[in-house]
Amino acid sequence: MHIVIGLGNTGSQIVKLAASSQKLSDTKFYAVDSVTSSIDMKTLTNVTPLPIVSDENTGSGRVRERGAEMMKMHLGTTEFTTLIRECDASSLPVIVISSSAGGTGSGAIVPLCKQLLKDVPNITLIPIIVVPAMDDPIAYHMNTTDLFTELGEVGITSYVVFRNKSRTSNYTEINQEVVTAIEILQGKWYEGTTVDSIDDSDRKNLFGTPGRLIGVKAEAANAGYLKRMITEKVINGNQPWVDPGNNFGMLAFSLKSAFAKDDIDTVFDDVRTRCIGRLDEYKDIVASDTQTMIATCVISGLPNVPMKDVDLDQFHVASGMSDGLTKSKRPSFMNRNNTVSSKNPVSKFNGIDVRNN
Ligand SMILES: Nc1nc2c(ncn2[C@@H]2O[C@H](COP(=O)(O)OP(=O)(O)OP(=O)(O)O)[C@@H](O)[C@H]2O)c(=O)[nH]1
Ligand SMILES: [Mg+2]
Repeated sequence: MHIVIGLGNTGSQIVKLAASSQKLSDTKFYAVDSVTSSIDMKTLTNVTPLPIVSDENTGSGRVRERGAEMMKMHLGTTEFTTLIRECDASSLPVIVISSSAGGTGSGAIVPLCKQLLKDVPNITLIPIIVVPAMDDPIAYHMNTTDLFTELGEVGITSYVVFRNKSRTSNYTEINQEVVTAIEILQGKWYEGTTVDSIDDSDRKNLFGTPGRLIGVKAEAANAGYLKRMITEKVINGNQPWVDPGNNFGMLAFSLKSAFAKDDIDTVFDDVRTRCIGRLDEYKDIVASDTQTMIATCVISGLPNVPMKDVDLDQFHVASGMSDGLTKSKRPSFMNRNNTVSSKNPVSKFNGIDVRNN
């Protein structure tokens, strides 16, 4: 049994979508959030919601420390002990998913990963992190930088990053691509034939290379078009492409088509060119008389995505209402000597008797 754990709203939404994937029917899903009402338990029998709540407030207010504390408070409970035991018994890899911009998921994922790495020594733990669009608010990016730093500190070496698109709250496409990446990482698109196939040990090597992983899939009617599509997904997709430079890394290609053996070199030609000098390459070639050709590609050992450089010195904190103001000076003839005061309780103002009666 495979284990996939979604944290926070993003993680829970993706887990909810993944639970409906045929390919992931042998996966047990967990949804860890401060609010789990969005998970409809009646329809999703393979999702276990694990609410993490510390007080009457729901959510974290985008405060990662709060998310982390909520997680730590729950780690010793029966539910989490069971989850950790299941990860121990599971086949590789264990996938954890969260956004980096909020507080609950991006805070909670760190103590969870730390515990899993401690309690399950041979675990292959792969976080999938959804980072904010470059023009999202600064707080999102500060949370992102802090999350990556902390995940590195607890010992995460292999990970996947998706970047949300600018100015849209429609996450359908990106969430679906995350689900596809989970299927690929779990080896569900490899069929294992006598020609050339990718097995558990190959995947273990792939995930053992430190660095970022990219996992994409494309389908098309002919090899030329499939090549264009898979290349586009790699270098211009929702998992940002960064030139691997001299990083060690590996490639895993799969192709299912009538003439897969002949087509595979054509389809991955451009991707290979961009990954010159990779340490190793695995192929899963399936000759099958299908209408559409299906290609998947995993690249390991990539550098992380660029972080947004946040320079807080250029901002200042607004203070009181008088911030930056000096009192105005009036010419002497405007002196307000006609006001009603306790010393002069009876007065005329602009000819009107303002005596109190
Ligand atoms: N790809 C994707 N991004 C999402 C989704 N929901 C929210 N986001 C983005 O995720 C970020 C906010 O993270 P959430 O996952 O909502 O935060 P959280 O972990 O629940 O933490 P809180 O701040 O405590 O609510 C923002 O950048 C949103 O644009 C989703 O379903 N899919
Ligand atoms: Mg939330």
